[in-house]
Amino acid sequence: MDCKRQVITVHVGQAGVQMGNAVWNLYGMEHGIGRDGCLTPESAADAACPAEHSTFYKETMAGKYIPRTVMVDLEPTVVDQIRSGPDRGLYHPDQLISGKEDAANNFARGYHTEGREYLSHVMEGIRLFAESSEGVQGFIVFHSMGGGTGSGMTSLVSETLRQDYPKKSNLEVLVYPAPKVSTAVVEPYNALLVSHKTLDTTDCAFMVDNEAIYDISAGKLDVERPMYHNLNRIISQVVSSITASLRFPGTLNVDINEFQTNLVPFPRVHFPLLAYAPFASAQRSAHQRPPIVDLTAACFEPGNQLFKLNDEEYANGKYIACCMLYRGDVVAKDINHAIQQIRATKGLEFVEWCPTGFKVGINCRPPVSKLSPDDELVGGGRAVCMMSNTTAIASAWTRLCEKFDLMFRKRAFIHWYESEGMEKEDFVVARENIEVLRHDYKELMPCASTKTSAMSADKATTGPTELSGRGQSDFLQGDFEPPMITEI
Ligand SMILES: Nc1nc2c(ncn2[C@@H]2O[C@H](COP(=O)(O)OP(=O)(O)OP(=O)(O)O)[C@@H](O)[C@H]2O)c(=O)[nH]1
Ligand SMILES: [Mg+2]
Repeated sequence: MDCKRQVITVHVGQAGVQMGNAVWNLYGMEHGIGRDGCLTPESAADAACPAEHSTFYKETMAGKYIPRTVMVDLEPTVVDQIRSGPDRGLYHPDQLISGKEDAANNFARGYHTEGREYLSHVMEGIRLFAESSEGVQGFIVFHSMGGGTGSGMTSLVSETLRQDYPKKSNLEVLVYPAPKVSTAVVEPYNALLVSHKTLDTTDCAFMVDNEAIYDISAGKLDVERPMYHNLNRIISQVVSSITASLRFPGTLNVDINEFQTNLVPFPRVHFPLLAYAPFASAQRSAHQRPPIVDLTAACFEPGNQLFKLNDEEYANGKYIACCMLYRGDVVAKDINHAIQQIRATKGLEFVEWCPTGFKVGINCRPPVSKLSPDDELVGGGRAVCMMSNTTAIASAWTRLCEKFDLMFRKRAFIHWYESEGMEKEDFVVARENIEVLRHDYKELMPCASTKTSAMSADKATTGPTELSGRGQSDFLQGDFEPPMITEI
């Protein structure tokens, strides 16, 4: 493992910052770095440690470790909680950026007006970390798709990152607007607009949906009324598994670039589904050590996925590739056996043009068993995170487009966006680009036409409006019928 190549994370908007709080809490426990940024006595005694910390933490002259991260929200309360909370000693004040007024659930405020005012602060924070790094390998941006800051400002940040650091990889962890847990009517607009803006500036995006995580928290971890911090703790464990290979050595250590190579067949088809096992509460896991075969099988159960798809959506999907990231006490022989068994019994369907299927990584560090005394998710010595690129995820876009179209047909709520610098055409262009993405997925299915997705991806970079046979004016006549809608 190359411990020297650094990763900078950016947390945007309420969801981004709150997920960040949970993630850095967990990283601190895994690295033996206290909430004041100092090594714990056990960690200080371990000579191998400093190299492990350097990917995600910057060491100061005083021997403190600062997370290589910038957190930004356009309103102050969420960031203030960190500034005055137990982690206040961990961050330098310049890493925590907040404005006075939020984006009011409006992408345009995050992208054109309010957010733009704070972009230079964010980029300056990132630049300082990049300059003090020996070599940045990439960025991970956390945000919601539905919030005004999470959608609009993230789009700005993502575009600027691609412009300023064109060779570095851009990953995203994003909260998809779940129908039952959404907090704003206009979330489909924001989600579709940010998806459009970041489609060509992001290399790989991990979508999680709060409804799926809520069900895991309530159903598997026995939390009576899950709150955001419960959901964020689950997300943090999964993110920690994804980044473990960048932070710790392993017997079959596969870094994130290698996984991306195996997961993303075409640049735009970059939305792997996440699954994790075990999800076990303290009561349920006290006496059991989950066999590898059970852990592996659990990743294919809908209840272990961080994105909710219904049975029909699963049934219609085909796997393109699966990456399994094991942590803790696991050996390759057991994994091979488990995967063979699952292939034989589960009847997993892979697209015919990608026959190999599985990529495996093993990291020796077990998951931290308890994030805090009231943490409901316990580690159990071993865990697995699956990142699978499946065509089933296309239904995320279908659902989003349906909701977007219902409102956009009536031009509902558009004036809020127009008053912050956007035009109707911006909506039309975004909608078309996502329609093309749906087609990209459709064409990956075995029965699809011979025209390849890569071809449409190439075309898309030349401008999404060129892809539809219909001109923009068609959408603006009032009898809007979305173009090219076909069920996948
Ligand atoms: N998992 C998770 N989701 C969250 C959290 N906070 C908000 N959300 C979800 O994020 C969406 C709302 O976006 P926010 O991140 O609150 O909005 P924002 O980015 O702060 O944008 P504005 O408030 O409009 O400026 C909704 O779908 C919420 O359910 C959180 O801490 N964790
Ligand atoms: Mg907010």
